[in-house]
Amino acid sequence: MQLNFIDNYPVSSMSMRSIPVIDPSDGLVFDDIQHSDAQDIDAAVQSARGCFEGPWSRLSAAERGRLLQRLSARVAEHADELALLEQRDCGKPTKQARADVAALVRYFEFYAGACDKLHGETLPYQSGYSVFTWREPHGVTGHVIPWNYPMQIFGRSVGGALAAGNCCVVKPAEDACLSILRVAQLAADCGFPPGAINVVTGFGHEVGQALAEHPGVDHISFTGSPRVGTLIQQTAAKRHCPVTLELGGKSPQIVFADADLDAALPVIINAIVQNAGQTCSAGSRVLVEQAIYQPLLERLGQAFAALRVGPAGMDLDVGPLIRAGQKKRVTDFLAEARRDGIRTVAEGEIVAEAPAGGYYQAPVLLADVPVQHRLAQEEVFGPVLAAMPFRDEDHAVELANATRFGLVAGVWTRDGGRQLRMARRVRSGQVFINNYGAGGGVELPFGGYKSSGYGREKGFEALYGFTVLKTVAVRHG
Ligand code: TAP
Repeated sequence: MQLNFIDNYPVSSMSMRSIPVIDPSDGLVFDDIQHSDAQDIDAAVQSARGCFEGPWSRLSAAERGRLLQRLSARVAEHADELALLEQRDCGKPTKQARADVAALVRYFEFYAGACDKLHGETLPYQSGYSVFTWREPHGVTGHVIPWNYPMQIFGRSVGGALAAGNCCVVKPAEDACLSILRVAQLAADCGFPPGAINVVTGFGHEVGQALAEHPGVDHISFTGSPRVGTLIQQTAAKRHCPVTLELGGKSPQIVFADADLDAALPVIINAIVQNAGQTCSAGSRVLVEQAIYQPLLERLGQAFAALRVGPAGMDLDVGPLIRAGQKKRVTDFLAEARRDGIRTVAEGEIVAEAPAGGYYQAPVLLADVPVQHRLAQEEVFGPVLAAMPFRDEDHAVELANATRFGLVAGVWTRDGGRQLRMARRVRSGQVFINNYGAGGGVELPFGGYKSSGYGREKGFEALYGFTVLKTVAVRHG
């Protein structure tokens, strides 16, 4: 049985209820988490407030950095344990679970080094004045974390908030709590004061909602679906609480005829099958210049047909989806594609060893997907790649920008002028030229245009969102 983590102690929910934890590889229950409610959120917020106004604010920026550095090292020491937890809880193949731990180590390391580099400015003003700015922490920050990359998103969000001087209350997705609870315990073990990091588990519509509503929460960071992002925004707006939203994408990989296809192919495939396609920055559309459309589809089709799907422990190309509901979402999208006559070019294979109760979905390559079709517009969050041809640069830009999202884009071309023109014209928060950074890049500011959200996480830029700027004007004559 897993407990909440409040004030540096594992504690039961006041409701005394629990939620079963299911292994996506076989669909069987193997643990329980707390089914918390608003009372538990209130206890966690009070703990965070006490820490913020007490021991946390007395630490210098360098001391906060040392604590984060210690936590980074402690996570690295527990890498095998955390990777196994994540593998069982989320169905991640071993290499993906290990990559997630490595990213968490890097987030804490990066933000450890950033703590004492965050500063204000002095500003020229009228004579007889000295004016300067301070970057102050919000206070208590709330973090609603999704299930697809619990450790990575915890690292980028909580790492940045702590570095900026905030204390945190975290609500992981109920499908993916175990690694986050363990990391909170590791933080306490290496000296974080009680209340710096609190974790409360439960359902989003109960504890997530309670966190967004709580008057003691000064900033909310949310990663997840546009639907829930809107709810959080509306709730937070009632008390003018700032939010950072990362709401996914329908990111294009744009392949011109002059591209190095040998380099592009494995990257394009990885960007959609990594984590079974359950990645906000998944490259879920491939836009291909007409002249190479058919030959590229053939090569992609051969590669898709060779992909193998199975239990996380087998460490194949693709693991199971997170839960039965997510599998249904993906199969419903595919049924719609079939109904509307969209061509399936190739499908991967689910291995015979995959237990019948697991949530497996073979990767699927679809061709000639009309730009207005839901398969070209909405996040499937599964290993489904939608291909479509384009005529020229203008048409490529038109298709790339033709969804409500704008998170990440990949451009494959050897033409230097075109590389820069495309980077300017595509409306997305990140553009990768001749590479694609799905899920990676601790140092690189990350966030969306349009319905992909606003505010930036990752990199130094995130620290501006986790602080408030105060201007101080001193009149001294
Ligand atoms: P969401 O419902 O958006 O879940 C994301 C997080 O929000 C979870 O921690 C969830 O908690 C919480 N939540 C749910 N309702 C809430 C509420 N009313 N107030 C506050 N927090 C709330 O996503 P989902 O239903 O798991 O997945 C649906 C689709 O969303 C996916 O298929 C995918 O397209 C998209 N999605 C995108 C991302 C990224 S990285 N952009 C991540 C996950 C999902 P519980 O899970 O405990 O309810």
